[in-house]
Amino acid sequence: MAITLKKGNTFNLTKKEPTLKKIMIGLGWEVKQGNALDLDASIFMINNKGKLPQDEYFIFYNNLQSPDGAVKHTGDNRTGAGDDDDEMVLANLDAISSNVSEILIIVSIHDAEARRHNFGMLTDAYIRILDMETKREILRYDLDAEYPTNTDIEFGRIRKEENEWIFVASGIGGNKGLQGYVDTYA
Ligand SMILES: [Ca+2]
Ligand SMILES: [Ca+2]
Repeated sequence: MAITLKKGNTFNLTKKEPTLKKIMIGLGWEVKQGNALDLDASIFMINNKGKLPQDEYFIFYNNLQSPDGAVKHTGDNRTGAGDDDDEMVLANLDAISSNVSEILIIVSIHDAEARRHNFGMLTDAYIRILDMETKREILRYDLDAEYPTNTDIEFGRIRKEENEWIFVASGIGGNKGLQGYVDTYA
């Protein structure tokens, strides 16, 4: 059974899952009745200075693959309809550039400001990590209903520490939009 993490928890992927190489990061959400929200999963692969090694290490709906080929976004989902993962990112941990020391997983609401949308309109938002080879769910982090006024969130990060990959359930809500993260990490 998958481990369920709470905000702030960490999980050592390398130690606890030594055979793990290819992972799927799945994000799912449901929208409360009467609303229509488009959530976007984005990835920032940053170096030890906290910056993108080059712009293309920002992976989102308009740039689906990292230059090292290690991280691939499978494409935009605009409604969140259905119980399964709504947006997915595939990552090959062994192929990640040695320039990258941290992978940030950001979820933002498309056009939130203009449409006056926020996370309070969502239910059942989660992130999970699967082993692509065995299709086994390794961990899951359910977003609590504690971000009613936020429009974007750093959901989790996968950090490299002395050649081990550690997942952190960060859960840091924000209101800066995707551009705000680009401004921070580019
Ligand atoms: Ca989307
Ligand atoms: Ca859904």
